[in-house]
Amino acid sequence: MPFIGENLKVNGARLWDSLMEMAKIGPGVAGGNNRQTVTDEDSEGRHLFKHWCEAAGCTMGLDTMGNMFATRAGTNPDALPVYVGSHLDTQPTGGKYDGVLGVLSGLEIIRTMNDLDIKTKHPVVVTNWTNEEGTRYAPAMLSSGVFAGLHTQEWAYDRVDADGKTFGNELKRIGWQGSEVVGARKMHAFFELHIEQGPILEAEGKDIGIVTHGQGLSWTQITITGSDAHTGSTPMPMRKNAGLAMARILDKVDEIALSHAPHAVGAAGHIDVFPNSRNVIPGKVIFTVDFRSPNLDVITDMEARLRIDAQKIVDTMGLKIEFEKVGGFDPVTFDEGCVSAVRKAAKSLGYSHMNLISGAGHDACWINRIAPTAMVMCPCVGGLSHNEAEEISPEWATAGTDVLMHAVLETAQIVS
Ligand code: HGY
Ligand code: MN
Ligand code: MN
Repeated sequence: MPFIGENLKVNGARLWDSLMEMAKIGPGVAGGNNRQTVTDEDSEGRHLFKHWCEAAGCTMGLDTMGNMFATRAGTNPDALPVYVGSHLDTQPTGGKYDGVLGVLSGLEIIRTMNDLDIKTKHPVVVTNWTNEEGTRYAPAMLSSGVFAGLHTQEWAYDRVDADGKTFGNELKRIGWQGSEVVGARKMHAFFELHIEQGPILEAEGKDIGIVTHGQGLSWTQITITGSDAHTGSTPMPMRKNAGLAMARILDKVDEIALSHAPHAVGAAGHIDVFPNSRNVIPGKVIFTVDFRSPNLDVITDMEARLRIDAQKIVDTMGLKIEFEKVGGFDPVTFDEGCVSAVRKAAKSLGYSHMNLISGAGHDACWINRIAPTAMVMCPCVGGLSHNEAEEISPEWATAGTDVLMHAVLETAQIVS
């Protein structure tokens, strides 16, 4: 197999242009993006991605969860493809690179292979996974989860957003429900490039994260019921203040996570207060507690303590509480062979690198259950993500894509 030399690099300027073009679709209000899953903006981004892939000579596939697959043929049509990709959907106040870099870096690999007329034994397939963020429809990584057999398609289709619209109907409405059976595709390997979404690489001055593991995640949705009452005329002892109970529980969430410092984390990003009126004591709150740790026992401990402590708090206040597990996955150990391909690529390209545990969840965490999988990470400025001010440098994007390409080509086996 021809040697993949350190001078084999992608066209970083072209990659950056594509990132900036995609960023124009579903703009946020502060320079980032609001291209939430199965919205019209998501559809527009998909059309642009499909246009670019077809212009690069790929054949397009689409499955019943809207997962997109752009295939560049290999010399051996019977060889299982090497997949590379991530997600184009964003948070409501998302950045321009979370997920998008992982999809467009895959496209840049195809474009570079075309430029250099590189042929590989295995086909290479660039993938856009539907609803990785899990913000409009919980849980996160919904469609890669169905693809990997963790959720049924029916269950996924029935997910409901804040306006009562189901995932399945919205996917159909935007015209991106394919006919391919989700999960029917088999993979030789899967690689995903993603921004770190944390501060480590930048702080350590490293260009590349060799992601050996991903921490596990637990989402518990809590509903507390008290009673609406006047904030002015209701004596304090008479109040059944669901908002106060939530505040006390969220303080406990912080305490529980800190008790497992330095690796465990905990917070609530989703909070709905009812009736959310300035002069009404909230009679109901619904919020989701997000716990994470690289250690499954720690996650289990945090979940258990949350339920015990929260129950005690509402019992003393005479309120009602319901718990629902709405998302989660165990800590992930990525495939040694794929991780070694990433490390070898970073070394041969001369990029500074270090091992890393992913703090965020990614589609690769689910795909790792059904195919050899690894991730490449690049730094992001100040470790900031899930914020419209998310920023990376063109150099970081290019370095990450160079490493991704070498790992993909090594695995897909260059023929000429
Ligand atoms: O929640 C996560 O870690 C991912 O950003 N969906
Ligand atoms: Mn992401
Ligand atoms: Mn994200």
